[in-house]
Amino acid sequence: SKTIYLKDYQAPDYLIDETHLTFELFEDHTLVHAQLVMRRNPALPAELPALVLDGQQLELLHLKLDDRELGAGDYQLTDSTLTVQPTQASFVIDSTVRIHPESNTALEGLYKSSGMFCTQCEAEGFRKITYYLDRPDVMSSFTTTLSGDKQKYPILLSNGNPIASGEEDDGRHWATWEDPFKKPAYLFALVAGDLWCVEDKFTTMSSREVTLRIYVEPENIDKVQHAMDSLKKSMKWDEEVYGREYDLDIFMIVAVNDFNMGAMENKGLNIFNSSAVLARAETATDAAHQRVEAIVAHEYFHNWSGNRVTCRDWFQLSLKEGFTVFRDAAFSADMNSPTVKRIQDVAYLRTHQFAEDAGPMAHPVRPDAYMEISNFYTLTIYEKGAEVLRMIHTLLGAEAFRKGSDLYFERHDGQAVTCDDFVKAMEDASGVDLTQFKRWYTQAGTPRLAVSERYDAAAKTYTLTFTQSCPATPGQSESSKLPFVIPVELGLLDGQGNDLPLRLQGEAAAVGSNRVLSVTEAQQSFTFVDIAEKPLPSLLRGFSAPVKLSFAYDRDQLMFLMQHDSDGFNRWEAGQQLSVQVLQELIGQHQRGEKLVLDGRLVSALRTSLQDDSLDQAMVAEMLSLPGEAYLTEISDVADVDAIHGAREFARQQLTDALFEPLWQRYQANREVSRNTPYVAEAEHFARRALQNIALSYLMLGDKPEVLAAALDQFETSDNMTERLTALAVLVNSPFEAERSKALAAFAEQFKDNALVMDQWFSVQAASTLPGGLARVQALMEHPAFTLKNPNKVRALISAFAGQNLVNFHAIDGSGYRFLADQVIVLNALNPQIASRLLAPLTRWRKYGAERQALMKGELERILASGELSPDVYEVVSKSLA
Ligand code: DPP
Ligand code: ZN
Repeated sequence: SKTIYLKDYQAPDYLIDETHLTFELFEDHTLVHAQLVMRRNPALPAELPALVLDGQQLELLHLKLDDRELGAGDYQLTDSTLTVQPTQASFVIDSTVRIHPESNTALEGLYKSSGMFCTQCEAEGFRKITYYLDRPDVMSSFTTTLSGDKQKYPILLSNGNPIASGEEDDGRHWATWEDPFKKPAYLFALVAGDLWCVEDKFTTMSSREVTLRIYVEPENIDKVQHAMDSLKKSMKWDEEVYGREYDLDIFMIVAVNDFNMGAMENKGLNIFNSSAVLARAETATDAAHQRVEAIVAHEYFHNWSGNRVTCRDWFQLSLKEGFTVFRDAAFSADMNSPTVKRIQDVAYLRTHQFAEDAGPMAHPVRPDAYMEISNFYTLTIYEKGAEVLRMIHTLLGAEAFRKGSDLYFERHDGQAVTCDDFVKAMEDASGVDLTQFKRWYTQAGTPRLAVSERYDAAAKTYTLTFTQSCPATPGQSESSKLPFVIPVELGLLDGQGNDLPLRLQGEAAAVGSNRVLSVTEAQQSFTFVDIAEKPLPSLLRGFSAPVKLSFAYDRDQLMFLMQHDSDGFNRWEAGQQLSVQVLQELIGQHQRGEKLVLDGRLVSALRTSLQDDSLDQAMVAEMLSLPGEAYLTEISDVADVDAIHGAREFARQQLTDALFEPLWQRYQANREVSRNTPYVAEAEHFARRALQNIALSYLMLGDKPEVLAAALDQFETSDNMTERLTALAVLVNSPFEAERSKALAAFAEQFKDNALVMDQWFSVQAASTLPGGLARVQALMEHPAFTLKNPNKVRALISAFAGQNLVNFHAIDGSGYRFLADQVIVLNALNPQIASRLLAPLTRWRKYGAERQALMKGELERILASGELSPDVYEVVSKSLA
């Protein structure tokens, strides 16, 4: 495979002003006719180089340059290009190709899912549809005509507005769509199928009426309302918070069952994984409802941050993804609880993105090389990219940030631009120099920020010294990395837990009691004056920068912060740090073969949270959630899987024994409310159910008959999937074998026709850490509802096993690794994107002890030697072994 470098970027030789497509859809093939109205890029010298169009897996039937039919001697074909020599600066290319969506299992380009035709073109799928300049800086207007059997495909959709339709005499019909906005080919979409839709209206800020439609398979028409509500909220929010108005007369979402990602922001025609659209109480959990709301918003927001202003090249992917994740996170925070949203995002980032940043695939937010761009739809591009935007927001303040985003959209509307262009707009609008800040885009790895304190009682000064560094990542040594700009939001607490006024040396007066310091040097001190007693610092409030902060808190100080910090995020964070300290102590005891002894301070800290009726229940639930095994792995130098699992389970058991009464009270009180309240997908209700459910998962460890009875009752009588699924999960993880089997069978019987619910049934079992996990997963792969061809199924069963069931996956006999490698080898031929993602756990082999390292590496080597690898899998495997 070939590496592509940012430094080799060149503007396109030719532009495509108009693209006219005609699709004739048949059961055993599809014909694609493309008319491209092209010209020499006027920014380049006048002589005409050869035109090299991208195209893969296309059967060329017909080719014309202007009025001239081209024969075999007039063009050159390779397996990925078609080369023609233009003779004039402006010309028209006409081509007809035959493709096979009916046998496309890679789910890239045009393919069939549950009998319908659909597309996925980002990043480079359009070249599997027709010969084209498949790069985001070539933006064209599109008209698309599609024809197909009227019975099978009554609905025919593409981007933009419908302008004509008609019937043919052979039972076929056709429709033509026109998209007035120029777009790159990756935003093209087409759908043909037997679909129903829910329709609604939205009136924009300038009083235009937009038709909203969500298309689904007929049996799912009752699961669309939540997505429609989320869409309307998103449209309103983007007008209010960013001044962005929708621009076409119609906005459509189509749900498809087989989809590699969550969803895709095609202009005016978003295509979604059905798991990111369908939600109703009986079949989708609270988390699924929140995910639908967030993804609908994310894809809608792309209409401006991605579509109207797009990326010049794929190295700039975070330009649209980081910004859009930042936007959707702010939206979700506004719709729900901001603190809880932040806690969940940070926990996810630190567990998964930090692990990526520390592994062989680590790359900067703006990478400078790739082999296969599909491998770069990563946590770093998305989540770390969003953190970079959040830091710009913090440094500039909300008002200047909005000015910057307005300027960016205005200056670059209709253009394909770079991350530098974005930052420049932010600088121009705010007057803030972001030159040094831009290192966040180019330096990979998670910075470490060590903080030490010095209190001078006589001078009443308090000094914090920050020391930053960043570990080596592939291609970037530690010593080559220059200091980042790290915004540190902080406060200083007095002995009563109040925030002290903050006055830095040299300042005339205190400036508030919560402020942001910019750490820009490798080592830098800040001295606060008028500090009458030694304070306790609350550092990195709200997780103001994606760094690994260290400060030598003792456990009593952490308990104090848990109770008194004015920043809700840092109250949770103090609890997490306390839990980490306590768990690491247990892990050490486990490794030394000692008796495990839980520090009672963790018990009393959690008891205090549990008994505090004034706390948001969602916060209590988050406080009770111990750091996960994956996070404990990430922060270990050498991860001892069994010790981590043993220590954490011991702590959960001890907490259950010590806190049984308050947990039981909370559980019963909340369950009683749930029982008497119809399901509502809103924050306060999410909070109640979250606390009820985490309480139940602890209580079940107590082996008490009344708890088993409560779990069975919750499983059998609750009206919503949130309570149902937790009850099922606790039974599945319990020693009560008869109840477990009965519940699993009842659930499968009830939901056998609902693929998304069956995914949850697979996941609950895949994640069960009881012994014998691999054998259970292997048996489930034979279940009639399972297929490797559906990415949701692969994620629900195989990824859930490898990512969430760490003790079973990392079994010391290597059976989990062998199993995963086997699946990767099969999927490599079926669906390379999914195969490459499935691999991720094996790439982390350096985290483990020698025995596991050898086994994991052995499986990577076996994959490498298994035959012809897709570029997707090859890139990840070869970089992991390098
Ligand atoms: N559809 C993916 C997303 O929205 C890629 N653009 O993030
Ligand atoms: Zn996106």
